[in-house]
Amino acid sequence: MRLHHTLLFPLLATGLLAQAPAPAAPGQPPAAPAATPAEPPPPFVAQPALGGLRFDNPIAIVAAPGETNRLFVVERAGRIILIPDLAKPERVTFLDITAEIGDTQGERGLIALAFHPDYRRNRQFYLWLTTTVPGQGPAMRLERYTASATDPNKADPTTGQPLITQPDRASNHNGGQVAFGPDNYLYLSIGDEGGANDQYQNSQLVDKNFFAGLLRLDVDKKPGSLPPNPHPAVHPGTYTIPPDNPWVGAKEFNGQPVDPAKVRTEFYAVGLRNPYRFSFDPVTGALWLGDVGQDRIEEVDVIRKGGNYGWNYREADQPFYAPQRGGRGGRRGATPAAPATPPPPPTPARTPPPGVTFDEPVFTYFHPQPVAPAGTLDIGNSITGGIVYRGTALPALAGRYVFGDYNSGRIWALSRVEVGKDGRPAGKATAELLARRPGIVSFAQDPRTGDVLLANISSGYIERLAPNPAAATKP
Ligand SMILES: [Ca+2]
Ligand SMILES: [Ca+2]
Repeated sequence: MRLHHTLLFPLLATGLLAQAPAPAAPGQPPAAPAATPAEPPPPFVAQPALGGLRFDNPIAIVAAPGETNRLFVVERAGRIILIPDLAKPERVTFLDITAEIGDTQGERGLIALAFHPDYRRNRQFYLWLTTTVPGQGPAMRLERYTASATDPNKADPTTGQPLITQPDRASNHNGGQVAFGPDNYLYLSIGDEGGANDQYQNSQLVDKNFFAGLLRLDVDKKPGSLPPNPHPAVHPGTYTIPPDNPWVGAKEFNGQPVDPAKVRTEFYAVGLRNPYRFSFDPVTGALWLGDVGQDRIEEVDVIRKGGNYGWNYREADQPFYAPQRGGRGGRRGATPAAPATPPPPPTPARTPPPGVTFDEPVFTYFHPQPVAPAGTLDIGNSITGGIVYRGTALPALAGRYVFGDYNSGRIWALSRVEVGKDGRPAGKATAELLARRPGIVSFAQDPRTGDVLLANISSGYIERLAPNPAAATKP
């Protein structure tokens, strides 16, 4: 149970699932989570956003480009549910690939969905999922599907075309998000394969596999894009590489020589542990990402091209000490009392090669005491990356990153941070508590209003951040 966390989803960091509320009875709104008595009511609450509609482990919410009255909800077992008319929410099964997904242990399942920017014409969408390859075993997969030419409410499960299929030895740390950027390239975030401590030694490499970073692909194979270097995970001919990807032609990485013919030129940024959710600010195009920490620290990053975010030399902005299992890091979370006997000493942090520098997170928070140093925020242990709010109903949140912690249920807005043309944030952000709602695995924008929508895998509802009638100060 220490490394694989096979029983409950998502266990993105580990532990602390006890705080997730029990699912509500069908047709009933979810019960409000118990408030911490010492804290005043937060300014927002989460309310069901689609009437009484419930979902089976909803894990992502996506609108197709240009559409304002339909919404797609991804169910983890392998279904995409379409709500064809948001004014009268009803479930229509758009795609069912539960047979391809199969195993949903640990953090496995259908994880993310992105519509092609030209979906209206080409009907293409991309999925990030886990599957089992016959004769080989568990794998993670990027796959394109195509919707029906005659029925806008259907996609045919036989249209699947994998782009990347990569063996995956641990059920956790699969990432991942798929999303098209403002440049119309497909971005994909992938974790370090899993277990703990980057035990498979996948981080800080650009010439091995497709783990522990963010990829950028040209799925349209535009003129001038480059073929990927051969690799067993690549389905040849299904995509090309943007010519300005940062490691195209690279002869060294982190000060060490690499063979340009073996570099995974798909990488756009590296040094991520489990980059479960990211999104683009629809106004600035900046890429905001939540990277799940291990034992101590959660982080928000603004990702730039060629950035290195430190894992596993660092956890967030501090040296990473791999704990000896059975000690402090053995089974983290619910009972953070001091152990009766001192834990074995942690493994010393790896020393980065000389001259290697890392990109700093824009915001961090710690896991609960005693892990957190005194005076720091100790408010969760599994970040769910969110969205930059660009709705109009809540001017106080305009241009601010809204995200949360899956386990503690805290949902915050960061202070506004400028992002430079090079993609770097101009300094650190501070956080304001908006709401408490455990079980949130995705944030999305209501295509009608820009309201913040939440996929709550514990309650089964798609929820909306709404002003809290019990709050002392109104947002
Ligand atoms: Ca994995
Ligand atoms: Ca980092």
